[in-house]
Amino acid sequence: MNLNQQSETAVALPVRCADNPAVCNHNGTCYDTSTGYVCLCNAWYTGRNCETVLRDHLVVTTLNTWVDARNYCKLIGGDLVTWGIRNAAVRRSIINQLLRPIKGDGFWIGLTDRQKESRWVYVDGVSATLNNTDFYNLEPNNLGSITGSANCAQVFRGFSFQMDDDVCRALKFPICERR
Ligand SMILES: [Ca+2]
Ligand SMILES: [Ca+2]
Repeated sequence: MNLNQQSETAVALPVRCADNPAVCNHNGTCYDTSTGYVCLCNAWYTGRNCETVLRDHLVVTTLNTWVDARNYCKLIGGDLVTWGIRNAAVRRSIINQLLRPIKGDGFWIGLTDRQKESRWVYVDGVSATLNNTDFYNLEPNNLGSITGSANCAQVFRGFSFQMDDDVCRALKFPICERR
């Protein structure tokens, strides 16, 4: 018997997390099992090593204020949607694939005039224009569903999923975007 071959077979141990601490990409979490490591990927990635983008957008189906919605999106490695809602084609696909099939009337997006009334800015710093927003007729009007100034933007089912400004402490589903 070839002793070299035998010893090579004997050392074929499962690959463990500690063998390569960076084995799970994009902040995936590594777990050891008897057959080798397993990556638990975050919301945006998939694959053996969390190397493949799974999605760019998701809707959180719990009701949140705008600030809590943003914090939740950040917690899972994203932010409230910006580029996806600015782009008409991507916006259409978010509406048709993510919003229409589920319950929920209002969906928070990453657009606000909290810093200065009527100066709408996306949370990634891009200023709102007629081309990169889709406000419903006569919106934004600084009026919302509850008392107070409307300084946060939602996509509203009652407005055919066009944009509306509402009071930031109103409760809606966050639309998160991968960062
Ligand atoms: Ca306002
Ligand atoms: Ca409004």
